[in-house]
Amino acid sequence: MFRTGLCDLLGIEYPILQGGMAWLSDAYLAAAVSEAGGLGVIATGHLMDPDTLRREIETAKGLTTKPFGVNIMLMNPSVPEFVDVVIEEGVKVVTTGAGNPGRYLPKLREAGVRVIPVVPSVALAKRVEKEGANALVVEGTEAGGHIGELTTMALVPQVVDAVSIPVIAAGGIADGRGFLAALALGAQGVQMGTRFAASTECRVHENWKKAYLEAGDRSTVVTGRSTGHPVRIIKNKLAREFAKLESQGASLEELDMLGTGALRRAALEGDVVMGSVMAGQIVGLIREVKPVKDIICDIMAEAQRELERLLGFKVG
Ligand code: TUI
Repeated sequence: MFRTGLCDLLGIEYPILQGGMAWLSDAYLAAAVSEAGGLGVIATGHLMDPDTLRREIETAKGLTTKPFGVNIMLMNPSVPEFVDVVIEEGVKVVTTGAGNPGRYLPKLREAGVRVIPVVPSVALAKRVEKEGANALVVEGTEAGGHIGELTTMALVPQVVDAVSIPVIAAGGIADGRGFLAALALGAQGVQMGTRFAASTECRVHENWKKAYLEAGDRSTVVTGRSTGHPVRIIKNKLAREFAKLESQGASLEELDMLGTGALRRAALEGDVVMGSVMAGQIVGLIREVKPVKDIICDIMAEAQRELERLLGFKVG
C-alpha cells in the first residue's frame, strides 16, 4: 500500500524521507532509515566540512547497501566541495535547503544524482523544476529549523498544481494521519525531521529527546525573523533572550553572537537552556522515542487504518 512513483524514482520501499538535520542526521540515523525502507539523509548543516561529509558517507555505506541521500545546506561555505564529494562517492540523491540550488543542478544531474530541492514557495518550485530538479520537498512553516512563511496545508496543493515533478510534503507531519493527509493534498511522499530526531538510532543528546517528550503544541517559537533567517526552536532561555534582543533592534552581529554554536551546544552537549533545540510544531505529538523501523511501520499501519475508516471498507 501507498507505493508511489517517488519510490521508483529513489529506489525505496516506503515514500518517506528523513529530513537533513544539522548535527542529528549522521550516517547512523540515515542508514537506519534506509534499512527500514525509507530514504535516510546525511545532513551537512551550516558548519560541516567536506572531509567530515566524506567520512559520514563512507560510514553509511558500511551500514547499509540501500540508497541514501545527502542534504546540502546552501548557506554552508563548502557547497561546491560537497557537490564534488557527493559525485565522487556515488551518492544517489541530494536534497538542498535554505537557498536556490540552481547553479549546482547541471553538474549533479550530469553525474546521475537525483536532486530534490526543499522549497518554501510556488515561485522557487517552478524555477527549480525548470532548472532540472527531479522532485521537490515542499516544506511548510510548521517545520523545525530554518523555515519559510506558508503552511504545509496551503503550500503543498498550490505547488502540486504548479509543477509536474513529484512533490514531497514536509512540515507538521509525524504520524499516519499526517502522511495520509499529505497524499490527499497531492504529494507523493513525506519528509519528516522532528519524528526521526526522537528515534532510538538518532545520536542527539538525551536532553534534546527529553525536551521533545515534554513539549506541547505551543512549545516552539520562531526566532530571527528580523534577521531574515527565521528558525523554529523549542521555547527556552535562549529563545527569550533572542526575542528580547530582536525587539530592542539588536545588530546582526549581536544576534549572531547569541546564536553561534547554539545548535551544537544543544545537540551535542545537551544544553537545552541556552542551546538551540530546533523542533517542528508537531513535537507535541511525540510521546515516545522509538526505533526508526517502528516509526515507519506504525505510520504505514495508521495511514491504512485511517484510510479504511474514511472509506468505510478494508483495502489492500
Ligand atoms: O534547511 C532547512 N532547515 C534547516 S537548515 C538548518 S542549519 C542551521 N544552523 C544554524 C542556524 C540556522 C540554520 C536548520 N534548519 N529547511 C529547508 C528550507 N529551505 N526551509 C526553507 C528553505 C528555503 C528558504 C528560502 C529554501 C529556499 C529559499 O530560497 C530563497 C531564495 O534564494 O530564493
